[in-house]
Amino acid sequence: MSELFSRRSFLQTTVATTGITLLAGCNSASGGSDEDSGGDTGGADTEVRDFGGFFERTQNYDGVRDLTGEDSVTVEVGAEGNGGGFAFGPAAVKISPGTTVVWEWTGNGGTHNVLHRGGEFESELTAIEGTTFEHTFEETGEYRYVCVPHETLGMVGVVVVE
Ligand SMILES: [Cu+2]
Repeated sequence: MSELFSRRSFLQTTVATTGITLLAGCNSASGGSDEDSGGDTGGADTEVRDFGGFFERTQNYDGVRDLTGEDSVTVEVGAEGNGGGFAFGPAAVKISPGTTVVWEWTGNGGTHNVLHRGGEFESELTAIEGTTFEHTFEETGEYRYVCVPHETLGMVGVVVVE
């Protein structure tokens, strides 16, 4: 319990320190965002991408967290953000092919789920702290997903596989 709590506050802190300002002025409603993953800005582990406005309501989106090279990456479901426990934390992660993403429910913000818009993965709808749902990403690409009850609040996420 306390371990979970401290991890949660760590996430909140890191999200709070960056965040928000990055989104100002990138309201391109145009769908076709072409990616070039330009240069790694040495040492930076977060990369700003627009995703065609997908995150325009997501207050805790602070860029793509580079977590490549890990076997497993955890994303909190019900992280603090968007006016309560209505966020995925981090909202966007970059992983390597073969990595398993584990979504872990914090117990905050009520009932959540994880639904990939393309139909490749879908969790149950639950509020229970400690629930986990996982998906292993074998193919490179950009995977956008939402929490259906809170999508309009900005509870959406992206997994970039490169
Ligand atoms: Cu939700």
